[in-house]
Amino acid sequence: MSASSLPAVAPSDLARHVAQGLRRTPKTLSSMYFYDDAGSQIFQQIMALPEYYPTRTEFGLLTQHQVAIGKALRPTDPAEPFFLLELGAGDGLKTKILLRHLLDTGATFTYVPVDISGAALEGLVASLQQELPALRVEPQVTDYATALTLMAARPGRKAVLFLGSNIGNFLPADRREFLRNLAQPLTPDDRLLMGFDLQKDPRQIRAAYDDAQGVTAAFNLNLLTRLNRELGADFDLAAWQHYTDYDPLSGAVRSFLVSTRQQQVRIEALGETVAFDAWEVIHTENSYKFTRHLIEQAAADAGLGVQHFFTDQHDYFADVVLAP
Ligand code: AVI
Repeated sequence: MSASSLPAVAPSDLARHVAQGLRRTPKTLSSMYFYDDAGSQIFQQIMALPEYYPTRTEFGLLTQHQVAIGKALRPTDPAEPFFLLELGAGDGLKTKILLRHLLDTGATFTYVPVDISGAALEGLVASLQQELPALRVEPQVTDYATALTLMAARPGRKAVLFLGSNIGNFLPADRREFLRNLAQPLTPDDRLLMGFDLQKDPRQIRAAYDDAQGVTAAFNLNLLTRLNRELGADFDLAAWQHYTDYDPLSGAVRSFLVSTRQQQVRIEALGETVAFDAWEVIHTENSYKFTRHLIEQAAADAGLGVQHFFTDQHDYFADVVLAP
C-alpha cells in the first residue's frame, strides 16, 4: 500500500480493517464483512445449494433430536422459567424447530435473539410473532459478550445457542478466546448448544465451498463490490477469481480472492492505491471442520464439558450440549 495522506473523515471499522488487512502479507480481509444486504442474500442461496450440506444436515438433526435437545436445555422442573439466548440468530429457521417443541411441551421460557444488526432481528421478531404468537421474545441488539454479561445478572437458567458452525469461522487462537469469553459468565446450571461441522471426505467439504453454480464465488466476490461501493474502491471484478482449498491436516477450508493479473486498485476512502501481483491472493475466509476429540479439547480449554453429542446418520455435523 502506498504511503499517502489520511482521509478527511474518521475511517469506519471497515476502512480501518481494509487498511490493515491489505498491508499484511499475505493480504487478508475478514469474512465478517461478507454480510452486507447483498452478501446476506447470497448466503441464503448458499444454504440451499445441493453441495452445501451443513444447513440442511443441522436442520435434520435438530428435527430428529428435538426432544432430547429440549430436555438437555431446559430445567428439569417444567414450571421453572429460563432464558433461551441465541447468538447470531439469522432467519431463525433451525431455531424455530426447538422453539415450537418447547412451547408444545409447556416450557416457560423467554427467547432472547442477539445480533449487532437491528434490521436482522426485526425480520426475525416479525416472523416469530406470526408463526409462534405465544412465544415471549426479548431481542437484544448488542454484541455477544455484552448480552451474556447482562443476562448473567438475571435469575434463572440460560441456555445459549450458537448454531450453524459459525464457530468454524474463527482462527484457532480467536476461537479459544471466544469460547473462554462465552463460558466465563455461565453458571454450572447454564447450558450451551453449539453447532460444529465435522471432518469428512475432503472432496465433499471442498465442493461445499466451490459449488457448480458459482454462488459461493459470487459471495466471496461481493466483498470487492462492497469495497467499491462503501470505500470508493475501483476493483475490476473481471480480474478476480474465487479459489478455495481444504486442508485435512488442519481441518481448515480457506477461501481466497485471486488477482488474475498485475493491477493497482484505488481505494478512495483510504486515500491509497494498493498494488497486486498477478496471482496474488487476498485470504478472505477460514471455515474449520472438527472431530469429536477436537470439540472436547476446545470445550475443556474454556472450562466446559460435553454433556450430549448429537449427530446425523452420516456424522456430517454435530450439535453439542456443553456445560460449565
Ligand atoms: C457462516 N458460516 C458458518 C459459513 C461457513 O460454512 O463457513 C459461511 C460460508 N462461507 C462460504 N460458504 C458458507
